[in-house]
Amino acid sequence: MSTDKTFSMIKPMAVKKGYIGPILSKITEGGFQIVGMKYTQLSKEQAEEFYGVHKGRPFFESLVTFMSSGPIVALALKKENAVSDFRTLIGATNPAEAAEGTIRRMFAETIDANAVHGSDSDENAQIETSFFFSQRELHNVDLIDAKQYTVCEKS
Ligand code: IDP
Ligand code: MG
Repeated sequence: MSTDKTFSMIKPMAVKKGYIGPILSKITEGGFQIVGMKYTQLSKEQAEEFYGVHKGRPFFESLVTFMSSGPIVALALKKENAVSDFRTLIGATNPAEAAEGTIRRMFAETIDANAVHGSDSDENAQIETSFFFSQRELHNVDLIDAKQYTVCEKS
């Protein structure tokens, strides 16, 4: 049975291009609830650890250099069928092959700087979320319909 959690990062080039807002909109419009969010930068060592599974691949060194080259936004996300639905929302690893309307198709041009990360399994979603967030930094709120509520009642 799949869990309802996944992990994402907005990668350095998308941050530098000013796409944080538009990408967050696509994510929330896609039905994902943000339960954790952090604007931070990976050290080279942290990027090596995060992408450890790719060690030895020809693109590993450039991936690590790129992912530690500027700030990223780390996101813990919640939705039914989260891992699979998020991979659909972001599209293929190579933006040129990503479906029309997907985040990678809209906000990335190259396979290495492909705008966003998305976990590939429930197990990795859990590992990657705890790489960035402590339990105290995750907040599971029930969303309300803004039209039905006012922020402050006037007395
Ligand atoms: P994913 O991000 O779609 O899960 P992975 O195969 O897990 O793709 O690769 C991790 C990241 O490594 C990709 O998002 C991309 O930034 C980079 N990458 C993957 N394959 C290549 C490649 O062939 N050339 C350059 N970078 C790559
Ligand atoms: Mg992957």
